[in-house]
Amino acid sequence: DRGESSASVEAVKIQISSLDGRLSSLQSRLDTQRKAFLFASGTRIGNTFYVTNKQEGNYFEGKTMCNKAGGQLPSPKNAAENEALAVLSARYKKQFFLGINDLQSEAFFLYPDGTTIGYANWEAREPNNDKGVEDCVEMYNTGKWNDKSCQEIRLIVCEF
Ligand code: GMH
Ligand code: CA
Repeated sequence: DRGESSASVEAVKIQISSLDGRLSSLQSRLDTQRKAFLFASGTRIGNTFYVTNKQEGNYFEGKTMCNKAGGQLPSPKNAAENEALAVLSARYKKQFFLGINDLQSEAFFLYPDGTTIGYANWEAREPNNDKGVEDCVEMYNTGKWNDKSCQEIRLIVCEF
């Protein structure tokens, strides 16, 4: 009856206003977390965050470490993302591995999910597969890319 349905409309209104409050406090908590993250020397572009725990390792160790933390090796997909990531190479003055590699098929660079790269920022005369062993990609301090052996030890930077 009408009495019952208007009572349930009231109940839904109360639920919505409670959800509204929880959403606002979640949003403000998220803004605080974001500031804390950036204070800890990360960089951000949109909702993509790049950060290092300052540990070093080869490509496989970096991939495992990033994945265990719930992230992945960085795969900048456009110039803006590449520039945001390059902030870290300039800041730490160390090269680091991207997720991009041609481990599966020489000269066909893929993202870790197996799709073909749609953006690249190679240094001049790269990728050169020097000595036939360069299947991973490092970022130089300039933001330019170089193919490099996946076994080299590099700063570990992850994308979240
Ligand atoms: C060779 C040369 C260098 C180049 C390196 C680099 C290794 O040694 O072509 O000019 O910088 O390879 O590509 O990854
Ligand atoms: Ca190279």
